[in-house]
Order: sequence, then structure tokens, then C-alpha cells
Amino acid sequence: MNIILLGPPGAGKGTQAQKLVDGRNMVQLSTGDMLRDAKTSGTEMGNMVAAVMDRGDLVTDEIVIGLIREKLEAGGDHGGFIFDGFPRTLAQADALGDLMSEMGQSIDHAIELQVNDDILVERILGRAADAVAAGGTARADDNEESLKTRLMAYYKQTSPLLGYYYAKGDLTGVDGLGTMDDVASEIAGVLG
Ligand code: B4P
Repeated sequence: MNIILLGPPGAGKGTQAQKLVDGRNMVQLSTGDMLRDAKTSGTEMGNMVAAVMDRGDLVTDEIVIGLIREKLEAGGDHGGFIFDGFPRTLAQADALGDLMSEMGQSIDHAIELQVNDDILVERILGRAADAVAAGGTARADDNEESLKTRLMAYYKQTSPLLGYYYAKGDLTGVDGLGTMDDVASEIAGVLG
């Protein structure tokens, strides 16, 4: 089974993906994590994406699709892929469809985690404050200014994907406002 987790920043995509990895032997493909790894690697690509990510804009389709292609080509024996934070544009969604077809596979579910903006802001700024309180540093894009840009990018570039997957009959909305376990149970109900 292959699934996509859709939703704005702070909706719980990373959190729920981890729960699915633990419970179903699925593989999490988080483009956010891949790009953060690239940022710290000091490579030319890492340096290129750092400023874009830190201000909250989307990295180019070409780079992100290249990262996903590499992971899919690596293969492996598992219960399916969880796409976390990918696709984020219509071009990425088309590319994912093509990659899946090349592999003789398809997307089984696109799950939209629904959370209102004031809660998203609270969660993300809360995560930043927790990181600092624990003696670490907050994620470079977990601040009010970048968050505004991230939310704008979501509504402008990513939210059209809801219609895209709805038209394919793959979309299910899930209330993302409950506890992490409540949301996980609702997702389990969708996946069966
Ligand atoms: P991501 O890493 O994907 O970050 P995000 O969308 O902001 O989601 P995140 O994973 O942080 O939030 P989560 O819901 O897990 O992307 C970062 C950047 O990378 C992007 O802005 C962009 O620049 C770039 N990028 C990534 N993918 C790209 C793509 N495909 N194309 C172009 N650019 C791309 O959790 C947030 C917080 O909420 C956590 O603290 C968590 O503990 C808390 N939380 C979660 N569920 C909760 C619940 N039910 N109740 C209470 N708190 C909860």
C-alpha cells in the first residue's frame, strides 16, 4: 500500500508517518527530512536549498523529484511507501504518478490532515520554544516570518492537490485536531 499525507505545515504529517512506520513496516519518504540532510551535508545542492527552506519557500520541483526518484529506485522489501510532504505541487504529483506507473504501482490513499491555521501556528512556535528550552536550537524555518511564507506556499501551490486527488477518488479528509493517537486511529480506519 502506498499513501500520501497531505496538509499544511504543522498538520502532523511527520508525526503520523512515524506511527505508520512503527505499526505497518512502511517506509517514510519525507522530502523535508531529505532536504534538511542535504542542507547539513555542505554539498552544492544543500547550499542551494538552505536559503529557500529557511525563508519558507518551496524548493524547485526538479531537485525534490530527483530526491524521490533516487529513494524509489533503491527498492527494498517493505509494506509500502508513505509520502510525507511530497508532492507539494501539481508538477510533483504528475511526476509521482509517472514514477509509480513505471514501477507497476499506484497511490492507494491521499490523506488530508485538517487543522486550522491558529493551531498550526501554536504547534510550530511551540516546537521552536521546546527546542530552545531543551538547550538546542529551533528549526531555522520554525519562526513567525517563515511560517507565514510556508502557509502561503501551502494554500497557493499545494492545496490544489486536494482537488487533484479527489478527482481520482483517492482523497480522504481526517480531523487532525485530536491527540496524536486519535488522529492515528482515524487514519487506521481509512487504511483498513
Ligand atoms: P517539512 O519538513 O515537510 O515541514 P512541514 O510541512 O512544515 O511539516 P512538519 O513535518 O514540520 O510538521 P508536523 O506536521 O510533523 O518541510 C519543510 C520545508 O522543506 C518546506 O517548507 C520546503 O521549503 C521544503 N520542502 C519539503 N518538501 C518539499 C517539496 N515536496 N517540494 C518543495 N519543497 C519542499 O509537526 C509539527 C508539530 O506539531 C510537531 O511539533 C508535532 O509534535 C506537533 N503535532 C503533530 N501532531 C499533533 C497533534 N495531533 N496534536 C498536537 N501536536 C501535534
